[in-house]
Amino acid sequence: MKLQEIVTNRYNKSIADCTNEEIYFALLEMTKGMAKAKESNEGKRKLYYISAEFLIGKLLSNNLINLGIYDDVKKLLAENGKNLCEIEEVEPEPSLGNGGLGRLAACFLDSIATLGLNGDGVGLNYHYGLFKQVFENNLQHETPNPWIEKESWLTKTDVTYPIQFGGFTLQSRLYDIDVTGYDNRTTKLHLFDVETVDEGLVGDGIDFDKENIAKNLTLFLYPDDSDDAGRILRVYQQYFMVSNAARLIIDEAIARGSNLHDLHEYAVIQINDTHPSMVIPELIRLLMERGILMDEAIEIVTKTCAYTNHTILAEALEKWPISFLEKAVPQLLPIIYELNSRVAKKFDDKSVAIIDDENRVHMAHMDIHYGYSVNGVAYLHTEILKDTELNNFYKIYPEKFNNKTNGITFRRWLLHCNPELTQFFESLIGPGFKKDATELEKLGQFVDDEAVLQKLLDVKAGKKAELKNYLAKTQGIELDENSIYDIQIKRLHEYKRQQMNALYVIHKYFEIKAGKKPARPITVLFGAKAAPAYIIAKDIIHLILCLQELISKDPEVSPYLKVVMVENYNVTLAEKLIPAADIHEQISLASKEASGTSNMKFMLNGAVAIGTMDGANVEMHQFVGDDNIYIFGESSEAVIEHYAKADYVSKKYYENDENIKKAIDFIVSDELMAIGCKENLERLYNELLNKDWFMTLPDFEEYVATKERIYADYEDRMAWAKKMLINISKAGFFSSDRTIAQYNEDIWHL
Ligand code: 26V
Repeated sequence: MKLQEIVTNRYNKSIADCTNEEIYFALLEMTKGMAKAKESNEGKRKLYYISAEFLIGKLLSNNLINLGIYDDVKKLLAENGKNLCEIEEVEPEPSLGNGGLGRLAACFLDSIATLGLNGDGVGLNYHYGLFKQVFENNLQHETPNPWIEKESWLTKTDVTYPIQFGGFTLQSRLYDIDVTGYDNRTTKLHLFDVETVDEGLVGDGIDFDKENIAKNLTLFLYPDDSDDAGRILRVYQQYFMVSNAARLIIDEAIARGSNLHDLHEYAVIQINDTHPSMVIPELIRLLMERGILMDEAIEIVTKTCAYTNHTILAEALEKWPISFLEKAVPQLLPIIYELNSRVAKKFDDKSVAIIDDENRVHMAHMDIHYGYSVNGVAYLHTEILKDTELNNFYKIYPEKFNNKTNGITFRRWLLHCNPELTQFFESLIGPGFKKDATELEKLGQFVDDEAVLQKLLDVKAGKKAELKNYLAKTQGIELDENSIYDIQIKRLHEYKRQQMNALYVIHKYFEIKAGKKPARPITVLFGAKAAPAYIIAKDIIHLILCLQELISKDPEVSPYLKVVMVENYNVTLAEKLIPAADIHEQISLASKEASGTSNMKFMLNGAVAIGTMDGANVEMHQFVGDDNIYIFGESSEAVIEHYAKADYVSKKYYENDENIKKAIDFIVSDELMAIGCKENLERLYNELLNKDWFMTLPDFEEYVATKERIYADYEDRMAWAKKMLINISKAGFFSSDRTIAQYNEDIWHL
């Protein structure tokens, strides 16, 4: 181990005498060196996974695991009186993503490296990741979230390109992060930056001058889209990302022997949602600059690009006004006009046009016409794309559509975050599952083995105690480790229906007040950030925090029910929450959650889901069967029909259901008004009563009944442990190694 050598060089003292911070930086240096030594770039064809987000999370432990030295390092540190977990705390989390889409990209990089595929990620080097969430007076506030220190995982490279915008040029600089594969080679995450970015631009909270592109381009991850200045900055960011990516791709292909006419044999570009879609016109433009005629350039690019769709929410499908593009990237417009007119000549159907009647460019439409593959991220999601949302495209290009059900890296979401469970499995079925996740199936042989089931419960109890200690230490929150931990963690969005969970809490509060106490105390945990401009989402956070305060101060209720919203939910917290969960909430309005990936992480860690038939829940249900997942709620077909007929009226449910009425009225009750803000609570009350676009109320009664069933079932501890074990044994399918192998088999052909 070179650690002592590095420590001596850097600090001229022994490991035992170093601070945790000093050891962290020494480990950083050592790990980067070891990762670099495993770099290789083999194969003619190379994948470029372009994404505006890579929610990589802390990297130290993960890299140590993937390099195969975690246990040795831990031991060496322990011998010197140091604790690796405490050293991990020193590392800042790079929160370079909003949620599922960004975390998926990070899991994919891990699997690409682990499978030894020739592929890199390309994105932006945001100086501030997703805002830090702070609660004040039960309201969310946002503050900047820096992560880049003097020394970090970034390595500055010599690569730099002049990127032209309307009226000015910015010089880019490429930074790389090594991506270690588990027991395999290292690939790279390429993050482009501009050297003129000025952190002094930040004012109050996360406000900053949105006009000064040279100074703000890579300052923040997707700041907000509430005003035009913010939206146009997003266009600048996206173009900067893809123009750099396209130049890098061309340079690397030429270096490997391409004459550019055969670029598609050297490169495949996976477009992660529509944020990188401008790579299509930009690559066409760059090929034309290099002497290739337009017809051929379009053909080459179409054979190179593949698109992944991550949502059917209309408001999330990007449509850029021509005026924005004219201002930011005028050089792209002639290409986009040409692509649009070729489509218009071929297809009368206006719904498949690239430019609509309001002069907006539909980025997804460009991807579908000028890419060779379109994929959804779970079985149901892809079916909905084909049958409904993108049906007109499916009719034109049935051969382009395919499904790639999401996955997660088991290195981070089992080996790293739950070493106790990992060790236990290894003692039962050997280490094979670490490389081949489907070997977890072997655990199935123990479903009736009481000793194994008991040990499973013991490991869970240990992780629950660990979470209790962690939250007490870091957030001053007191948990009851003997209560049921019922957890919902995900971005705050009405379609995910955190509000339904909150209404359940109110319902339970009434029951306890009326003397109906649960068999065992219940802790309902939430973790969620709301987009800074998403008013109702912030109101839902406010409601939950008010409930938390109300209940914690009520001695009649608090011994039986606890509500906790953890502050600043991020990857690091997810790694603590997920192993400790008994129950996880996957309660999106059916059809709206493309996949979900936390569902897979919970399943792998032995939590049982309560969920709707949505996203990957559908496949989870198929694997584990009715007895091992709690499904409720309207089907996606029924929901889609409600939208088509516009026949949902929330008030009817309010008027006809006493439980619903009581729970909703409580939002504006004297008790809550005394704690919270009238404006926020009234707005949420009115929203639920008069709009409820994501249909919380129709599923409420069934949700309540299902929760009662799940809590009752929890009391048969052996039967519950069996459900846990079955969930884990069926989780292998959800390894991102499987997902990436399928991308490679069907789309990339590396
Ligand atoms: C984006 C936006 C942007 C602005 C306004 C509101 C809004 C709402 C939703 C989104 C979602 C963007 C795409 C996304 O993150 N999709 C997630 O992708 C995950 C990985 O495939 C998947 O598991 C989640 O179900 C899906 O929501």
